[in-house]
Amino acid sequence: MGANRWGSLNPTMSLVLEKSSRVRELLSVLEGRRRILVLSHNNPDPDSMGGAFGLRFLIEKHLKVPTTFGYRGDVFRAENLEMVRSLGIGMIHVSDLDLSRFDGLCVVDTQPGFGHTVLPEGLPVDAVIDHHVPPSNDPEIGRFRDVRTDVGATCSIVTSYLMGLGISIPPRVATALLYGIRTDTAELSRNTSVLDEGAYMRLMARADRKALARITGPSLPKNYFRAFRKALNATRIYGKVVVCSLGRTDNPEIVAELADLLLRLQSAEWVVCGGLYEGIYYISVRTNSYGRDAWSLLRDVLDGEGSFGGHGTVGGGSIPVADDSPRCLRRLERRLMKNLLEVLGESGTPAVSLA
Ligand SMILES: [Mn+2]
Repeated sequence: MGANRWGSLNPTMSLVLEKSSRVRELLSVLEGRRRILVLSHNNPDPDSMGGAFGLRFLIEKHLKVPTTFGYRGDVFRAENLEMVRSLGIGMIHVSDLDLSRFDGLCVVDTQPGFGHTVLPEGLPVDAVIDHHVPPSNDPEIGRFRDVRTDVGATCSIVTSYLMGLGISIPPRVATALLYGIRTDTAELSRNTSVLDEGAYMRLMARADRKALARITGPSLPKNYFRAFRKALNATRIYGKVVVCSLGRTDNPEIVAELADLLLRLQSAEWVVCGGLYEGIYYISVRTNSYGRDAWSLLRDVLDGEGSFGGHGTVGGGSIPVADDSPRCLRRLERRLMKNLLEVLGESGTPAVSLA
């Protein structure tokens, strides 16, 4: 990225301010609510957590409405756990909430209907803020929708709201938003728009850099390295395609983490990693090939099974598995592998291990 792009703040600022009408629209939709739930997707990632944390701050600060950040699933990755701990992101598992107390709902970094998001029953969706695929036209889905598929991180959209309202962003919130942008855009290297760049620079000036260093380099338990060794042993290379079928895993995040790492393997153009955790088979796709995107590859590999999403070079999918016996799991992995190698033209290529 050239210095001229970093230096050109003015076009960014005007872009941000142009969009400040969006946050006014959001606030008018939430006006009059007495208690709001901000919901991330299941097993929230930094972009989902940063976006929800930032939005909760915005609503409480601007509308003075008590707001709760709710999530489902779990936070696994050591970096993400450190993010929650270091920044004091008070998020509450939905099963611990009395949902009848809420009269407002905002969905962040995901959309109603996405496989990895379960909406509370009986609570209409007020707002959807996301950057994945264009929303369906169903008028029931969110009175306010701000879905920008050209933006690299939901955190950038939330930052633009705060900037649009001229709210000073406290270091804890700035750090969370910044970390969300950093992870979703791989340090502004992928799926990045001018909005992401502007938000990144604004947040960098406000962030708690000591906390950021703790988050990016957390200490890791022994079983992390054990899981990694097992995964590397299971990795196979088929020409330009690198595959790791983990079978059963006790840490679904390792699927995504490994995919990031394996893309750095010389000659790798596509990486697909998968693993079963608590009845769901998780798949992560990474690519550095710009011929097609991760999302369309997942569509063809899953071939109607499960659900998937993605953004440019990064994608993820999940398949609920009713029978998680070793035999069924092996069958599922074989089926996915066959589709994958066919779609990417590596069907006849012999497998090579890392050893
Ligand atoms: Mn995101």
